[in-house]
Amino acid sequence: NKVVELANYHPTDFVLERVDLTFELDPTNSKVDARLIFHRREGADATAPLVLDGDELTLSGLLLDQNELPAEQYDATPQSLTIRDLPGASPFEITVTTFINPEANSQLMGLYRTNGVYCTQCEAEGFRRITYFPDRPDVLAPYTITIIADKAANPLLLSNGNYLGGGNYDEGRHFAAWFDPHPKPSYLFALVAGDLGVVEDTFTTMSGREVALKIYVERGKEPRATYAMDALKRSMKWDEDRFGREYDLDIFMVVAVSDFNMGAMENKGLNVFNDKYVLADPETATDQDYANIEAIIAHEYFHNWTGNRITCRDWFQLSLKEGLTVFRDHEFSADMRSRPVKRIAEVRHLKSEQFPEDAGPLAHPVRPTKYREINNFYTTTVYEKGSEVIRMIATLLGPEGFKKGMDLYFDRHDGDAATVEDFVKCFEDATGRDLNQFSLWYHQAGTPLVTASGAYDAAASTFTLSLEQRVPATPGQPTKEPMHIPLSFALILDNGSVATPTAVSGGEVTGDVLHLTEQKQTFTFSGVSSRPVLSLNRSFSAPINLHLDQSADDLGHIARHDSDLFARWQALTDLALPNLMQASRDAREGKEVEASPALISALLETAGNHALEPAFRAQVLALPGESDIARELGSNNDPDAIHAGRTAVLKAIAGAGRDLFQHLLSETRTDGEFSPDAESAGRRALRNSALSYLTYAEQSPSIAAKAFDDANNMTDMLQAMTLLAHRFPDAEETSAALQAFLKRFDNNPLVIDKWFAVQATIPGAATLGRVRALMENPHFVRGNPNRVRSLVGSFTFSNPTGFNRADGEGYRFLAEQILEIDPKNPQLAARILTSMRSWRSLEPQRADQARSALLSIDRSSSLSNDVRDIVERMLK
Ligand code: HT7
Ligand code: ZN
Repeated sequence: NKVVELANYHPTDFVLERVDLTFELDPTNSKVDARLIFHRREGADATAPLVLDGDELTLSGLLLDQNELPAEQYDATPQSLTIRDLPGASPFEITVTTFINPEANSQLMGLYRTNGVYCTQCEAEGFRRITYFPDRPDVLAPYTITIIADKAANPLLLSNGNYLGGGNYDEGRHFAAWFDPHPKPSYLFALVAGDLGVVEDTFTTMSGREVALKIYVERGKEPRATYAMDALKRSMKWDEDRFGREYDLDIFMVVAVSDFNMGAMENKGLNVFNDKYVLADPETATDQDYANIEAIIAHEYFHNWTGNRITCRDWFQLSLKEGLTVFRDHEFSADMRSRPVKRIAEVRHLKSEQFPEDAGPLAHPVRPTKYREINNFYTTTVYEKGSEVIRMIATLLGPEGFKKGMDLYFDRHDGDAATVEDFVKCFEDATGRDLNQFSLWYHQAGTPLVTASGAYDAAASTFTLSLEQRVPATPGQPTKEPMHIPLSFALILDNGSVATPTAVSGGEVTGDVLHLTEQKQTFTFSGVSSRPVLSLNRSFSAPINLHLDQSADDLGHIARHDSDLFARWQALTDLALPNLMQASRDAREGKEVEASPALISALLETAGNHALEPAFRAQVLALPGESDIARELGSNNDPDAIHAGRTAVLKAIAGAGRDLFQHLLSETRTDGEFSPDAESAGRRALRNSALSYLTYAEQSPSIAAKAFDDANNMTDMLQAMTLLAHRFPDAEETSAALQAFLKRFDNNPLVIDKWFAVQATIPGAATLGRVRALMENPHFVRGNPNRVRSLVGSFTFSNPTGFNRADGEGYRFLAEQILEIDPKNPQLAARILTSMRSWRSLEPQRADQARSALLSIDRSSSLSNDVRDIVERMLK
């Protein structure tokens, strides 16, 4: 496959007016008739042929205006159908017939079967596996769909849009017809057929229209879909209140399936979900599961406007819909839950997933300019960094300016296939602000490093802030321009109040945001009557690495006084990180590890502060993880030393805070009915972090074993089982808990995934053997992406010591798995392979082993385009 370049974008020569699809479903031989009405675009080359995309297709029939085409007028290959000598401006109808095998479709792209249910996944280029089609996002048309299938096996026949009607045929077959009036690209097409249970409700929109809401799940699982339904209704209301966006069909459907490559898909009116992000009840779902369901239901629903009504002109613009929709779902969750705690969780995720991507061989801009395999660009850069870029636009323009820009975007581009430039221009036009330099955030990869230092001049009552920015080189981008970086700040005085300088020089400052636009810039604040402590990049206003040398006292001051809870958490993190980095250096050299008294006292003080919400205190207690420490160390990393150093620091904190943790454990006990709301979840989080420290302090499995036995919900049970397995892998209590868990939940694959993941993430070299053994467990189904991710993915992504064994066995295991998964499901294989993205920052012995494993994959002659693309970029 060749590289696709943005610079080569051209509109199609033919305009698609209408699509009419008829499916005759059969598990192994489904017939697809596609009637497509086209006309030649005005101004297009009058001799240009019509070229339709295909993927592993065989042409079975081809008509032009209902007449068979002579063989010399077309060429059909599995990848394309080219038709020549077509009319000029007048519309013509092409009818294409293909037969496909849903049962054999292990890639889970196009039409496939999952647990006896027919289902489709067309983004990004799956539609071309169903029929020959101009399968690109800038080809929009209304669709009419007819589905014919065996009625007993498939009482349910669903597609996009509104239901037109249905009826019975002979031989137990029936049909249903759907019409979607909103022109859409093929990637938003969906079909589902099968026998499923349903949860139903209605939503009355702001203009008074009643919309039928239906969530389809496997029969018997209906009670576990009620939380998703509640989240859906809240999402619909929120999008009206916050963005003025109303739903536009008579029905909105969600279908949960058990085999799915990603989290969910926003097909128009018919979202298809990985069942992991729909099904929940207290016995089987953790608080994190509930939060994920709420966020993903919202995300897919919000796509109805940001993605579906306004779609992408080409796949380079993917962040236009994904970054914006992530921003919208983040805001929704912040409104539903605690805003600062949500922000902390977002930033933790950004730093642990996106920052390493941006610092490694897979780094790419939010708006890339070329790709070899688009499936590999559904990345945390396009999604999460893309969302941060929009958050910065909101920061730069303020709430009013941002709203004006969004309103203009919805108005101006409704029905369009738009670009990132179109989006940015709406904000410029709505507010008059020049966003030219700011747009570099879309085009330059790499996390900017900002170095800052402050100086107070008591005699002059001035505070001077010197800033310097540097954007690191990334693949294909050796040099970078200075960016426009909005930095939210506060100058905090001794008594905790914020200084209000009388004047500022050196650059633009709007409210509490200063605009760093030069490579080096010095801001001077006048009228500052006493030495302030600088709190910079509050709420993480810009996704940067910030080097600001601050004393432990100053960080402690922020941790105690900043009105921005995010900044308090950041200060505690900044206090912890140098300690944790030193601890891993010391552990590596066999020296004794020390925990800083300033860190211990600040942490314990915060953890015990009842004025702060429990969820925040839990976030503070969850110190930076091993991958955070590795990222900060940057190079020559030894995961064993990082683990040993961090563990020693945690033990020291546990010892010093034992009484507090015991106290927290008893005061957060809740015996009443389980509620998944954010406040209750926060109490459980605090309780479980106290429990975690206590297992360090007590050095015995009994406290975690008791917590396991006492647990009356999945959050507490899973945490107790994790503590047992990770701290005491060989204890009898641990095997008893693991066995009891398996026995209790052995009819629930999503819960067994947790059981796999807990064991796959047990620190240490021995875990690889355990993972291999678990792969033989009958619950481990190789073809199911959730199973593979929970066992293989958890091991390679989330077990730094187990995966990065010094002998390289972890890497060889990964290579073996990739070569096995790739022929069946290339997307899944490529994604799991990205767990090696930071291999160059390992110490030389491990890096050598990692390179050899990558080379062994690279040597295979039969790699998919997906895996070939990732492995080659990683080795470059
Ligand atoms: N827009 C959806 C992306 C997606 C996807 C992409 C490639 C292969 C399979 C896929 N399933 C879903 C999901 C979203 O971001 O909302
Ligand atoms: Zn999305």
